[in-house]
Amino acid sequence: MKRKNFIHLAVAAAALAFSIAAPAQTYKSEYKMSLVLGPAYPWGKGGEIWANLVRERTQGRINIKLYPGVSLIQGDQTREFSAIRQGVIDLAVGSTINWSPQVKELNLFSLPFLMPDYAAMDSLTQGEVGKEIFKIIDKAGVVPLAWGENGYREISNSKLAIKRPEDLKGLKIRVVGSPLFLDTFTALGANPTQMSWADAQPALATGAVDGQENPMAIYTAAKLHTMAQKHVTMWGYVADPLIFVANKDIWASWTEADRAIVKQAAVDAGKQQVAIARKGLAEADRPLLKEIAANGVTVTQLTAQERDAFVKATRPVYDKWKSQIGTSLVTAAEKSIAARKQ
Ligand code: X2X
Repeated sequence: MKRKNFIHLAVAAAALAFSIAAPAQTYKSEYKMSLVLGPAYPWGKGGEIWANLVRERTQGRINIKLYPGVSLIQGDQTREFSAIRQGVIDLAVGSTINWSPQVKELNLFSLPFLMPDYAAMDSLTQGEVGKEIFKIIDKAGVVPLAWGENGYREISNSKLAIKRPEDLKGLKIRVVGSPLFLDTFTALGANPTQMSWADAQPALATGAVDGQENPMAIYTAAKLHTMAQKHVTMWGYVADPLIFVANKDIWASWTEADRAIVKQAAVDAGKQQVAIARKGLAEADRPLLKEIAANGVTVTQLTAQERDAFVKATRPVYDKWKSQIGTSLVTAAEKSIAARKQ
């Protein structure tokens, strides 16, 4: 064989061998990330940080676009988990509340007064309970990657400063479409009504509902004081973590190296996102509350005794849901919280 032909043959053989060893990955030009809230909120900021880290670290091989307002599913936030599983959504940073209709164990974080403080929340998400929940999400058909945080959900309303469970009597309170919330607010004598976050804001603005519950970072960024929400009570009854996830087929379509990058980027973004979510609330003097009060809002802090009345009133709901969620998981959570470092 002539030398030139031999070289051609050798090059062709090498190319063939390479294509067998490393089949061309079919990457999409854009991956869709679902979020309830965009980058004006700590939640969306976390998604934005994640997308940017992934783009940088993969040199643009993985290009993620943000879809806030759960727009890929027309704002229907409690359908998000199914849509990720089905591939309508490629990636998401989602709240445990919105996914709890499909993954019952995620109701854990919505058990009233389970987590007294940030250390309690961290003991769950950063400990064995968090690992167990990731296994459950994986089994449910979605790839869990990292924890973030929406935050402690405080109650606001247009009528009065809530200090006792009796103050909630007859108040029409918007809640997310998750049954545990109906039970909690019914036990407190309120009149809970389920609607999406998109529908909640006009309902508050027009007075169709009297109140709502959400983290103070959302209250501030959404300017809920301009929607008649003049009274806030810091009761810290539940807190929702966020979870960074990917659709299974999308995950499988990436090289192992790229999967490692996407996961590490989620962990890094999650850490930054939690810090952003706690800003103004984790410091001893809670400066965010002063900003809110400066808008003419009454911010009510409960004494331990006052708070206890809410704990007692919701205890039957806790007990009922403890068995629905799974007694062993909830007991593990209680133990983890009791043993937390403060
Ligand atoms: O709907 C809400 O209240 C929100 C924005 O906090 C969630 O998506 C759980």
